[in-house]
Amino acid sequence: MADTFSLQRVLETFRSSLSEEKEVYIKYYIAGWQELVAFMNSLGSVFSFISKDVVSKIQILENFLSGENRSHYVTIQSMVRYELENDLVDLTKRGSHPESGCRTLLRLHRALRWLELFLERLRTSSEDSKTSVMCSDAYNESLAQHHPWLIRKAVGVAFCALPGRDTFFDVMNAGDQTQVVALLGESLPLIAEVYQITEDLYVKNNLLELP
Ligand code: 1Q0
Repeated sequence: MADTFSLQRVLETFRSSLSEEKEVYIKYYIAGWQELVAFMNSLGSVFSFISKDVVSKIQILENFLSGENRSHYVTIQSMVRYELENDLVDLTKRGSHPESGCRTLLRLHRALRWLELFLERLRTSSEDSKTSVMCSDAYNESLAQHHPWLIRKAVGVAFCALPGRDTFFDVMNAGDQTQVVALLGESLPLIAEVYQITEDLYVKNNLLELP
């Protein structure tokens, strides 16, 4: 991972995460998140409780990727199949498998929806749009539904510390605002596709409410 964030690289990792058969490679999926965490860390310590949580979830998945059962953790599809067939998922309440790959990835999957909604707002925003409003609207439409009151409050505080729209466009390192908007237009269908494939898989296996 290079030290400066670039939207282009995030786009490339999510692009690499899709196989020809439209399966999602976990390795690249988490690489995309690592890029986003690096970006979030550059925003300051108000965001560290968020990035710590993402980092710990990435770590859980990386342990599966390098562990003895790694051959089952190549794609999200193979992970779901393997963990379900071997009863490795707590389905209704937390029990002997509190950190399954399926429940861990579900948290990132919900966050990916937030990202999609936020970036879409950013793409279509005007100069006087506020990032804090775009962020919290996207949050309320997605992740907030899965978070208790206390976390929603803390997240609300963090949003107030977000840099303005111009800074966001700058840190994406993708040229001037017109170029960033174009790149966002290119990235979003891809992020949406990865999201939708995962969503369909989780719906089909009844995994959307994993504790
Ligand atoms: C840039 C602004 C970042 C705003 C992030 C918005 C989402 C906030 C969510 C924060 C919740 C964190 C506290 C922990 C929550 C956990 O309880 C929860 C559930 O896990 P568990 O194990 O308790 O059941 N965890 C989650 O829901 C995962 C949350 C992940 C949030 C990931 C947000 C990632 C943001 C990345 C940077 C975005 C960069 C945007 C622009 C980049 C330009 C391309």
